[in-house]
Amino acid sequence: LFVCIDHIGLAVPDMDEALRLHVDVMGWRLLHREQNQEQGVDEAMLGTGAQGDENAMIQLLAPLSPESAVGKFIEKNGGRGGIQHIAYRVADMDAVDATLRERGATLLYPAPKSGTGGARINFIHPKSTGGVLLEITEPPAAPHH
Ligand code: V0V
Ligand code: CO
Repeated sequence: LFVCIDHIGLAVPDMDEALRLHVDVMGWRLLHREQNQEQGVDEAMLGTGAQGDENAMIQLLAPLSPESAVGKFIEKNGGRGGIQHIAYRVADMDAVDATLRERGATLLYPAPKSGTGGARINFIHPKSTGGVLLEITEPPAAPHH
């Protein structure tokens, strides 16, 4: 079903501080910045190359409000950041969603929503994955190089 790990989502209370750590100290490249109002996040995607060309990126997520998913996650975590989700990349979201539903997974959204860089995203509830929030992401069609 899955192509690879697309990214690991890290909840961060303070984006500037997190960028200093991950970019200035650890040396990741900043690939993409975006605010997603629907998801309630200020997002930074980090990696070594170009978004979509590589696997296992790091997605920093700062909450846009305390009521957002990431805001609540940080609050439950005593005000600290942590691993908020793991995102699996798929090539055909609709087929994978249907298969997962058939196999009993609890998908959060009836239809995919808009994610980073124009991706289509859905989530599997942590209650049906043994406690880990899993994102399913279909990146936009690859640009021609
Ligand atoms: C909550 N729980 C988690 C969790 N968030 N467990 C593991 N990882 C997490 N991130 C646990 C929580 O401790 C409770 O366990 C239980 O789930 C509560 O579930 P709930 O009452 O349904 O609700 P909430 O309000 O805690 O919300 C959880 C869900 C929420 C998963 C429904 O976080 C959500 O809607 N997530 C999907 C959207 C999202 O996360 N967006 C941000 C990333 P106990 O205490 O009952 O045992 S946006 C993104 O990645 C983008 C844009 C992208 O990549 O393109
Ligand atoms: Co994500």
